[in-house]
Order: sequence, then C-alpha cells, then structure tokens
Amino acid sequence: METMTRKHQFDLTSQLPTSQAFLLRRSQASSRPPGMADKGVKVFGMWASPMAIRAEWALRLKGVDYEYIDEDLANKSEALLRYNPVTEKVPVLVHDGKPLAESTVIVEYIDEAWKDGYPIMPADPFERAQARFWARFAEEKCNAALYPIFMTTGEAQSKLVQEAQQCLKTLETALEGKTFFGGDAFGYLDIVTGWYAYWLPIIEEVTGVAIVTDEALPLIKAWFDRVVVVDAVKATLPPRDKLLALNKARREQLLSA
Ligand SMILES: N[C@@H](CCC(=O)N[C@@H](CS)C(=O)NCC(=O)O)C(=O)O
Repeated sequence: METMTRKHQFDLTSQLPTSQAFLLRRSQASSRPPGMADKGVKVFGMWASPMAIRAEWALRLKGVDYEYIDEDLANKSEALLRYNPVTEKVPVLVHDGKPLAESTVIVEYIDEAWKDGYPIMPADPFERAQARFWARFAEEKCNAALYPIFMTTGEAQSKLVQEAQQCLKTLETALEGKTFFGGDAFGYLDIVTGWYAYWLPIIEEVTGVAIVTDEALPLIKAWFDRVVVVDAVKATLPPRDKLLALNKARREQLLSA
C-alpha cells in the first residue's frame, strides 16, 4: 500500500520513476494535514483501475480534498480489508471514518453529501432514473461484452467485438444531440462510462482490434475527445505508457494460462 500525505513538501517527483512521481503529484493536489486520521476523505484505489477513478472524478468535480491511497491488489492492506470486508475491492471511500464501497454507490453518495457543489446527478427525477438505467446497462451489458475481448483471439474475438459494438451502439442513443451523457456538462453517466475514453483505446492497441471507430460509433468516439480533457479526468488519468505495459503483460499472461 502506498499512502500519500502532505509531508511531501518538496518536488521530489523529478527523482522518482514515472509511476511514483505521478501518484505523488496526485496526492499533493489533494491531501490533508496529519493528526486528523478519522476526519476527512480518503479514497482507496489502484492506479490502473477504471472503477476506482470514478470516486476521484466525483470528488474533484465537487472540489473536495481527499487523501488517495494506492493499493497493491495482490497484497491488500489491512485497512482496505477492514473497510471493505464484503468485496475486498477498490474503490473504497472513507468519509469521516465511515467506509463505503461500490464505485457507483460512492459517486451517488458524493453527490448527496456535498449537495451544494457541482451537480453530478440530474436534478429532474425522470432524468436521474434514466441516468441510472443507462449506467446499469453499461455496467451489466456493455462491460460484460467488452471484458472477454481482452482474453480471446481470432474468430471468437471478432464475434465479441461485434457484440460489444452493438451494445455500445445502443448506449450511444443516450448521447444523441448532446455534448456529454449529462447534457452540456459532464455528469453521472459520464463518470460511470468515462473510462472507455482512455482505457478502450489501450485495450484496442493491446488486442489489435478496433472497437470504437468513427464509422461504428461516431458519437461515442467524438465524446472520448471531450472526456479526456475534463479537468477532473485529466488530473487523475494514469500515464498511458504505464497502463499500456500493464495491460500488455496481463493479456500475455491470460493467453498463456
Ligand atoms: N463493481 C465494483 C467493481 C470494483 C472492482 O472490480 N475493483 C477491482 C479493481 S478494478 C478490484 O478491486 N479487484 C481486486 C479483487 O477483485 O480482489 C465497483 O464498481 O466498485
């Protein structure tokens, strides 16, 4: 487990390898003074996790300071296991000592707990329900279609790509006529699906298939470019080369297993 606090006062980042420098910079932007262990906000994440980053995006949109703790998922910290004994996964949000798991639950909680800040959920109940509907569709259908592409090759893989594209095509209808799924502003559904914008091109490069193309999914492809420049997103994205290397290694490992 790597934990970052404000005691890193100087710019040590130039002497560190890219990954550590990145994590340190990320924490310098949002940490709190020592001696307030149970107060404040902590996020337990893992730098390459597209789910954990959702909690950070929500907090940054709200302008909430938080401490980021990077977990080694092969050797989880005692704190993570204590805070999330049910699934033992990241992200976990700890707010004034109270832990919450499940990224979509965390994002909704952040919106309600800091209700006067940036609005993440739509104000209108019907639009809010629709955002939740599409978020569940993306999580349960699109992600389920996308994940196996990573561990297959050849014809089986081409079939999976078509299925994933069909699913994303359906999701794309929720983007018609809009800048973001949330309308003019980056909102809940953008937070839930925003990982596609950065992770899918990497998965495409690693697997050698094209999933989100201008031809197949023009609205989602154009939305990718808008997502990665949202301040909260830009500030937290892991270095591309590092994410690419990790995913290459994972795929090789999966294919040789
Ligand atoms: N549905 C969960 C998924 C979280 C999840 O799968 N986290 C992964 C990292 S992306 C994890 O902690 N894996 C470690 C494990 O499964 O033991 C959420 O959205 O929070």
